Amino acid sequence: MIKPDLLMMGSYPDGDMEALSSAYRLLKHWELGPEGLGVASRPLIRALATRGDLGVDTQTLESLPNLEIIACYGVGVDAIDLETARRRGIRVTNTPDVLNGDVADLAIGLALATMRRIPAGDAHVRSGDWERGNPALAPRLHGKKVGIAGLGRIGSTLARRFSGFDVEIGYFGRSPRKDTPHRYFDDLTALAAWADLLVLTLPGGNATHKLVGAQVLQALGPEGYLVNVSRGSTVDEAALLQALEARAIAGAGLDVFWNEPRIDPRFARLDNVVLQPHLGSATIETRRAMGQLVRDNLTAHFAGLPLLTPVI
Ligand code: 8YV
Repeated sequence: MIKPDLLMMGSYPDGDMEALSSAYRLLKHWELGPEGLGVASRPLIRALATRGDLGVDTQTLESLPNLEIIACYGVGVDAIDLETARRRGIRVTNTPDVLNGDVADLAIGLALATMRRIPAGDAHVRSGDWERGNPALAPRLHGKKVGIAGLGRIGSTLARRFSGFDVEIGYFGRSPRKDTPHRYFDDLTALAAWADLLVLTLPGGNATHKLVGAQVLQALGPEGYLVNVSRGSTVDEAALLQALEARAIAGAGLDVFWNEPRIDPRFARLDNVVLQPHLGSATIETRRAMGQLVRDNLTAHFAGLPLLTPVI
C-alpha cells in the first residue's frame, strides 16, 4: 500500500515519529531548505501534522491545494489559520482533555514555587549561604483567594486541584457556569482585585489577546501573584515586565511567553519570577496520549470515519 504523504511542521517525540513513519511518508518542514516543498510534491499532501506552539500559517496552507486535514499535537489551535482552513473545508483536530491534569499540576507547582520561592531556597542551600542565615519569609498559599481566568477544561481541573489547598476560588469567563460553586466575576480586573493569586488558563487567540494588561496587574497589586499556563498572547508582556520590575505585583510563575523560545531577556534578570519553557503538557504519559490522539484522528480521516476530536 502506498503511504500517504504527511507534512509535519515540527518534530514529535521519537516514539511518535516512528509510529507515524510506519503509516505515512513524512515530509519534515524543519528539514526543508529555504525554497520549502517542491512544486511537484505540494499537490500530493492531503494531511498535515503540527503542534500547539507551531500551528500553521496562511502561506503554507495556501501552498497545499489538496490539503484535507490538520492534526494538532496540543489543545490550543490559536496558531493555526482556522479562517483559511474553514473556507477551504480543511478539517482540524486537536488533543483536548488528555493534558488537563498535567497543565493543572504545573500551575499548582508554579504557584507554590513562586510564592514560596522554592528555586531561591534551592539556590540558597547549594551556594552554602544557609550557614550565614535563612532566606526571607514568604507568603503562604493556603487560605488565599485564587482567581482562575478561563474555567474551561484545564481551569476546571485546576479548580478541583486547588480545592484541596484550602483556598477560596473565584473565576472569570464569558458566562457563569452552573456546575461550579465558585464565585463568578464578569470582569477580569474585578477578579484580579479580589484575588491574591491570578491563574490564566484562557485559550489564546483574538478574543483573549493582551487581556491581562496594566489595569489588571495594577488591580492584582503589590502582594498579588500571577501564574500563566495558557498562552503568552493573553498577557501584555511589556506591562507585565514593568509591573514585575517595579514590584507593582509580587511575582509571576510563567510557562508561556511572547516569542517563544526567544523570550525577552528582561525576564531572566528578575528574582520574583519562576520561568518554565512551555512544559504544561510535557509529561511522558500525556505526550504519549497526545501522540496517540493525533494518529487516531489521522487514521479515522483516511478511513473515512468520524474524527475523534475535531475542532472544525
Ligand atoms: C504543547 C500546548 O506545548 O496543548 C497546547 O496547546 O501548547 C502544549 O500542549 C504543544 O502543543 C507541544 O509542542
